[in-house]
Amino acid sequence: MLTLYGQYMSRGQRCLWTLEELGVPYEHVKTNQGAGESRTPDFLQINPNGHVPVLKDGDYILWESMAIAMYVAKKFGQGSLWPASVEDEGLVMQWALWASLEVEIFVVNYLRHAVMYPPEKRRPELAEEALRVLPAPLKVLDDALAGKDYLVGNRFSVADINVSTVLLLADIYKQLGVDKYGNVMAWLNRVAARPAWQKLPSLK
Ligand SMILES: N[C@@H](CCC(=O)N[C@@H](CS)C(=O)NCC(=O)O)C(=O)O
Repeated sequence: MLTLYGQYMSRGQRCLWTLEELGVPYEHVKTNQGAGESRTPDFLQINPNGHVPVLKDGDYILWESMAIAMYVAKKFGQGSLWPASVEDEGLVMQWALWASLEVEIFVVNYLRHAVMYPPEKRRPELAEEALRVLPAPLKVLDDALAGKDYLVGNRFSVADINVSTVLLLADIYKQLGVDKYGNVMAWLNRVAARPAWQKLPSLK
């Protein structure tokens, strides 16, 4: 039995999405990171970073949300969420690292410093940096999606889950000017129409 720690309103949503797409049975422990539940001594035993999400598969423990999504896709989604060729597997990893390193860090900074944090805790320069930096990777994504419905192998895969959740998290794309990128918007609408994504808010 798999156990996924982390609530919908966290990076755990990409793991929940992957599990729901594949219909894999799992227990959902709705660890509330905002209430400090990822920092308890017990939780630090499973993720010493103090973050959600975490996946337990028997005695095996995995953290890092994109790694979890890829693990679940590779283990349970061969030929569907996980691609068939080594080349496409390379592209799945490329997009995960790219989303994490070139986009997510800036999106999260914007979310924190322009939206979530109380004014006294905000560092406006980080929100401004995000708005300055993000158009370049968004253009890369828009170009990559030209004439294509999905990122890898022309079918919906865990690459689409990992990359789209960076923008779908807290509906943040609406404030980041993503509507200027027509291919990205069409793709976000396409993937967000999937029943498994639509179901996620009800999981909490
Ligand atoms: N790179 C990590 C980041 C994990 C992360 O920062 N999670 C946040 C929630 S989205 C968290 O647990 N924050 C609470 C804390 O660090 O105390 C991943 O993708 O899993």
